[in-house]
Amino acid sequence: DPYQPVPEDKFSFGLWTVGWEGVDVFGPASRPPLDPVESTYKLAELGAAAVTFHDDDLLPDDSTRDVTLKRFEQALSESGLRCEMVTTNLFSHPVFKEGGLTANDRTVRRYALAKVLRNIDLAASLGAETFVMWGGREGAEHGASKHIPAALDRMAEALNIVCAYAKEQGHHLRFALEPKPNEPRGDILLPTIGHALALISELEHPEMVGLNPEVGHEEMAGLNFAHGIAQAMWHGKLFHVDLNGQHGPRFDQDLRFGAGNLRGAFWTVDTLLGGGQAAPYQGYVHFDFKPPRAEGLDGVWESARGCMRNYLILRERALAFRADPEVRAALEAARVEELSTPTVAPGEPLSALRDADYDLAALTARSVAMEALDQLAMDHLLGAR
Ligand code: ASC
Ligand code: MN
Ligand code: MN
Ligand code: MN
Repeated sequence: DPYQPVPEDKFSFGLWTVGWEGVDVFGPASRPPLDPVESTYKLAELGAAAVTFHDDDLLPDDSTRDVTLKRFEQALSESGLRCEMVTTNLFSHPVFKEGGLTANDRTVRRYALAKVLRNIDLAASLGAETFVMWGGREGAEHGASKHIPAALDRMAEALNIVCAYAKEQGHHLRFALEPKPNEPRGDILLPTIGHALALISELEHPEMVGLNPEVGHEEMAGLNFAHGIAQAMWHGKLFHVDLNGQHGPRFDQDLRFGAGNLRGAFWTVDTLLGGGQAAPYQGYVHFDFKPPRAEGLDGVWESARGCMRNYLILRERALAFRADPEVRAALEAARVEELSTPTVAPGEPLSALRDADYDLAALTARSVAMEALDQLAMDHLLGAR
């Protein structure tokens, strides 16, 4: 099977993904709870290289914490899986109903920060390299209820503190912000990749903070995920990624990767591979999906398997697309490489550029040859080449 995942593929899964019991806004669990330690063994068996978790997924209460942590560490060493990323649940407990790190209530903010700091120590002790921060409850439903400049001040304050704390403790951790436009809040702070990138440039340790973009979250905002991660990569900020599937702007579907916007998934994989030009993404290929509520446990594992299988199929197709001589010719015809040439040559006087004659009729009449190029991509994606 050419689509059998191997550890070198660096596939990683949130323990909360397969562990989702199907609780939604309209009904209770449709599946029994899974033991996250058992899931770790099962994911290794399916071909994953790593797992990730929120504090509450693995260690929901203090009385069982030490025992579970021991069992988890044993599962990692027996299976050879790594724990590459840890994240904090600042959204489930009703204390966070009005936000965590940017709640109006200062004591809630201090508790949220304490929860993050404890979790940073745990992440470091497990050898994780990335610490994700998804501000699911940081937001508002009303206009005057949230002073956005102050919320941004508090988010920057929290990020400055966690970076200083990690440095002071000697932890080798990088922080990755995960944007989302809405859900569960009406409007969430840092709604897109672009908003998060802009905030990072205002921080005290910008080199320690990057992004963990999620396919569905950008597509909920009507944005092109491949373009978003391409820009994050251009800034050197794609620290981590959450792959899943989504059908356009609607509720957060968290489908398995490849479901939903399939062409978007193809360009996402192509972009992670460098898009034929840039340096490829080197990090873990992390899936953050929810096996649909209608499925039983068989469907849970089928869904996890499908995420990796679809990635491997799309990787094969994207590599074949880039290697195809007809595609190379079509790229040339569309003058895609020409965009890499600076518009003005070094030392060139701008007066020459300003005063030159431009043949607008000829420029207007030129062929851009992009439909032909795109159809070649479609042929590769659909297996017609
Ligand atoms: C995260 C993350 C999300 C949410 C969601 C929780 O940490 O990346 O998208 O939490 O998966 O259900
Ligand atoms: Mn999502
Ligand atoms: Mn996510
Ligand atoms: Mn999610």
